[in-house]
Amino acid sequence: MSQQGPAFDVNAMTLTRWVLAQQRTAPSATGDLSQLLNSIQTAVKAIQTAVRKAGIAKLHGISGDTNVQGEQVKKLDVLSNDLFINMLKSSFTTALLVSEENDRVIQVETERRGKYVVCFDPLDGSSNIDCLVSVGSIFSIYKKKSPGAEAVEADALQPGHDLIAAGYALYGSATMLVISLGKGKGVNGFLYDPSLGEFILTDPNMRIPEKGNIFSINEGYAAEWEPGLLKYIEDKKRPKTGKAYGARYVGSMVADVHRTIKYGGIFMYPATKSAPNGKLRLLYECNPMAFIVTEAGGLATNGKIPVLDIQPTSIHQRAPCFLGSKQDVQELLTYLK
Ligand code: P6P
Repeated sequence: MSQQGPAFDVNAMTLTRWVLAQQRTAPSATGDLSQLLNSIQTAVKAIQTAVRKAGIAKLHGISGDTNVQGEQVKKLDVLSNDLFINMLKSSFTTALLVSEENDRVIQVETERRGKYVVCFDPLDGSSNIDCLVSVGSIFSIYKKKSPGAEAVEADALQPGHDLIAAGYALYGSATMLVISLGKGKGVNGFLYDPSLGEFILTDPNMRIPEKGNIFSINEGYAAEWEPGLLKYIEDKKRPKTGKAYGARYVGSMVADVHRTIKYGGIFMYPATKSAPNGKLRLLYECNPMAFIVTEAGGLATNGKIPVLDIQPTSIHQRAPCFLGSKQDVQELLTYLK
């Protein structure tokens, strides 16, 4: 008999089981976070189906709208945004939503209101959709802090170190959901099994290597970088000693960050002369990814302070972002000083 695993795992650790097991470890848990995470799971399952049949279902192409970033909105963006909003509201656990696709905060109506605030990018990397490059969804979860029943915008402007949980879905060669509940509980990866319609725990306790050998940045903007960054990249390419680093850049943050967690190295979206705060948005790209990378043993900085320490002032603000293996980020910082 070959030593293979069971043909059919009758005791698979599904994401739903895992979420419930996590709830049991928190005596004061009401089950609201479980309900919230499972509603996000449902949104991601629907989005992954739409992404994989977009070409056939004519979901590619431009829907004609433009979002708050002034970017043309593609049909899948609209569908993904609607799925997140509907699943989150109908979980009865959220009070306020912030979406990359919506100019203003989304207040959840009284009869469906809960205690959480969710900031999300429903389909990140959308410029890659039509050429079939990996895209993703990113989310971050806070607890409402303002007094009174109704949430206010300030509830979404909490620094990343106040996050309750964060995660991303990568719609790549397979679909993976990666989630962290913070507090040193680590990072866990769940692969989608279409035959079951469930996410299965395949990557428990994900840890980012202390040091990698890959740098990830869009070198097309090199003429606009600060000198220290230029020197850092130059030294990665032509080191005085040791081997040069490899270069990998997908242009979808979820794909670039997931590779960085799995293989090590450093992902960078710096400030440039034309974009003094970089391009990535703090609330639903930088913060959730910084939270996850930090929980996986890495570092995330804006070049001056940890990303998670930035006090947000507006819901769509951008921040420079350098994240990845601890030793790589620490080395970069010596160049940026
Ligand atoms: P650039 C995708 O549009 C995105 O928001 C991130 O997913 C990605 O990291 C970045 O922009 C890519 O930007 O300027 O390199 O095309």
